[in-house]
Amino acid sequence: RPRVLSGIQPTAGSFHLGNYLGAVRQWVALQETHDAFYMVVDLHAITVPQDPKELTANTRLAAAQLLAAGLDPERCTLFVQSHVPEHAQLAWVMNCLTGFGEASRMTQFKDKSARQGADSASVGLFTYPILQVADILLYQAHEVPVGEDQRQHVELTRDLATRFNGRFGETFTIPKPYILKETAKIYDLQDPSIKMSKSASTPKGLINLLDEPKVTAKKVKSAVTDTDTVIRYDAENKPGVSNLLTIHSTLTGTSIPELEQQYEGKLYGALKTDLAEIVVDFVTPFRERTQQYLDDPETLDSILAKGAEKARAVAAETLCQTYERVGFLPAK
Ligand code: AQP
Repeated sequence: RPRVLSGIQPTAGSFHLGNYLGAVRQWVALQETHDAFYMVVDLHAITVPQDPKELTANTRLAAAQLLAAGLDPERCTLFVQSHVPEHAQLAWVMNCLTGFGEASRMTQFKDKSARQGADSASVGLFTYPILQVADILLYQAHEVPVGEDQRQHVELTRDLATRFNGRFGETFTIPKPYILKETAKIYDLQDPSIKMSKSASTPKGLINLLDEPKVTAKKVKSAVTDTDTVIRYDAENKPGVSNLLTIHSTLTGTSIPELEQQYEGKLYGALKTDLAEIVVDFVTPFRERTQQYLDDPETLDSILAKGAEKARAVAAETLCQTYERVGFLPAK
């Protein structure tokens, strides 16, 4: 079986619809066909300031949401990044292989540090993509299921893996991004020119999966569309309506052309009312399942402990090989 690896940050509490449709939904499908490793990336989370108690709680909450979304610990390896120390260890080696200019070209850092103010951004935020490189290479992943915003980091991973293999001998599998065109980028409901995001979206433009369903329904119903009245997919000229059609299509499994036919002659209000109901029908059981996992933290922690053990077995082997190739004196 080919291998996949991906991660999600435990930072915001609730996942948003972009995280789910862009990434987590694919993770669930891929556990059936791939040897899948998925993690809650708490090391990445501390690249921006975190309250320690909240970080602990949000890490469990993220794991609970992944299980609620359909990850099955019998079918995939689910773990917390900091439970596998090899991530930080390989990241150091990769840091030393990355050019400063190369790291400076990462657009996510530019965006996030601009939002924070360049002087208050941490060095960790700067090297975040290199930690991600280590995350992927440790598992010799063939594919990395992510949203479009992460494509550049997977490209960096390919470059560094190729560089390492060229300099020290074949060590790493060269991974490919796994990005579904339709859901690669879910847009903000109030400003469909930007991606839905926990830090850039306004609360009204962001669908948090754990929000009260009533709040969610209201956000969907007040989504920005356009002054035209036709319900048609046209990402360039009708980004708001197209975004709603994408969400509808993905959650119901109805193709976009079918939806266009279904809504011919109807007003935007009809689409929004239906979509509000569809999203509520999705989030209601999701919230309940998440709560069930949270109500039993012992079971949750033991799932994560087993996952970490499985992950470490793979990660330790790759790290050991990497250290040897680099020329580190083996510890007796
Ligand atoms: N709007 C989106 N559309 C499609 N995919 C998305 N992802 C995030 N936003 C969208 C994908 O979700 C996965 C996990 O995200 P993360 O929490 O690790 O990353 P993130 O990019 O920090 O999440 P946000 O909300 O976008 O945070 P900020 O605002 O801090 O940048 C990733 O695979 C990501 O592609």
